[in-house]
Amino acid sequence: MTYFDSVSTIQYEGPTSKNALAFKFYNPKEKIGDRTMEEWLRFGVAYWHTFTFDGTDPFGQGNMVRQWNHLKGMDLAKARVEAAFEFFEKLNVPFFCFHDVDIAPEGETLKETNENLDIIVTMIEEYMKTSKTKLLWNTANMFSHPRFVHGAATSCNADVFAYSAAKVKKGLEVAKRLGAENYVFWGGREGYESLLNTDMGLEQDNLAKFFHMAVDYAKEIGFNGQFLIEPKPKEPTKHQYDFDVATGLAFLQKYNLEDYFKFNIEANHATLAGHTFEHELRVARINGMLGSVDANQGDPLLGWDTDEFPTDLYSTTLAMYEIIKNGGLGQGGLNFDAKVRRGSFEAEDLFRAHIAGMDSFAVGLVVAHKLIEDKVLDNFIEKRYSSFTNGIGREITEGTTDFHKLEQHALQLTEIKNESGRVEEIRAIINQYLLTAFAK
Ligand code: XUL
Ligand code: CO
Repeated sequence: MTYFDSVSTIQYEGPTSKNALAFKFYNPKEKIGDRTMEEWLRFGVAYWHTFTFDGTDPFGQGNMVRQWNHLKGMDLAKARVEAAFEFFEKLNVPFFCFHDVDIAPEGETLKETNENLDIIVTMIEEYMKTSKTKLLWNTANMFSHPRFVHGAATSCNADVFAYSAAKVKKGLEVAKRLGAENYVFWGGREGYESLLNTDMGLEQDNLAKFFHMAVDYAKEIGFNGQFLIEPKPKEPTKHQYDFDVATGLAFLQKYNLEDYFKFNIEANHATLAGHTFEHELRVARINGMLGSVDANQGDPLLGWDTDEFPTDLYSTTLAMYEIIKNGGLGQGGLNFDAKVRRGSFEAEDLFRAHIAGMDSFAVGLVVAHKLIEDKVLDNFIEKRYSSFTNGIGREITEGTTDFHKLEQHALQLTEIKNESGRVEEIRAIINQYLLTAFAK
């Protein structure tokens, strides 16, 4: 059975193409610097938004027109796998990602749930033998079912902690079986609703113990994928413990976990935390903790996680700037944790949306690479901090001075001269690069 008959394999047609079902900027084999676009960008499709999501929102029922809508239970799960691999092939996308409950329905018991999962994983495994699309990461959904009402690894209920451990244990086994490059932890309900009934210290200690046990189990079964924590400040929980990269990093360092984890940074989570996407990428990068990216964008007029497909070229450019400066994403990728708007209910919209996102990141890659090649920002920054390359500045960076010497230096100063930061000029140059990158 096929599911997307109106769509054939998406081809690169170049910037002037008028074909909605073609790439205008993403040309997988085109070289940008020392790598192809495909190698830099490592795109992934999010199973939940693309195949599981039916359009339901807090005020309305599902409305997505899908060929599998008439099916239920395991039949539905199997049809989605078929559809998924047809979609991956037609989009020519190298990776996908899923939560356990996206691919297989939960049973009456944990045992039954695991059996369902095994059947679908076997089916996925079969498809993966011939497909070019690999598993970027999987994860356990520990936020939808009512048992997770007070959290998973930070629940006040030890039985829930144990149940969560069993789910992650299974998730790691699935990751190993399918050759996942990473395993993600997003703690949607790991946080608190009110401090009045919360033992924050115990909850965080428990979360750390949970992570250590996951690391130990991965070692035990020989799963070598990278562990990733995906920070988010809130939603669904009022305050989530891994609020942003800086908070997550402090947590990892406190509990001696920093050698085992990196971050999966999502654009819309960054903005919910009051940061830009590039801020979160920068904090992770300068600390050697940039692992992977959930590529999407929020709506500045709405205060929640809208998970839109990324189309803001300024943002994709500054994101790719950080990623190139990081030397790429290693075994991470750009997973579209993004869903079509409720009004975009046709199955073809799934392609249109991914094409929009992939083209936007391809533009970001090209422009950011040019900015780096031409040392546009590097030259500004080098000059701006040049006072630290000699004299007293050098002594500061080399750690060879102290407050006595600094006071002596300050006492001799007759005048302190600052220079303009020229941020408007830099922004204008970035605009110029954006507008001319593809000009003939
Ligand atoms: C929720 C979110 C999740 C994670 C995986 O905001 O981003 O889908 O990416 O659990
Ligand atoms: Co995400």
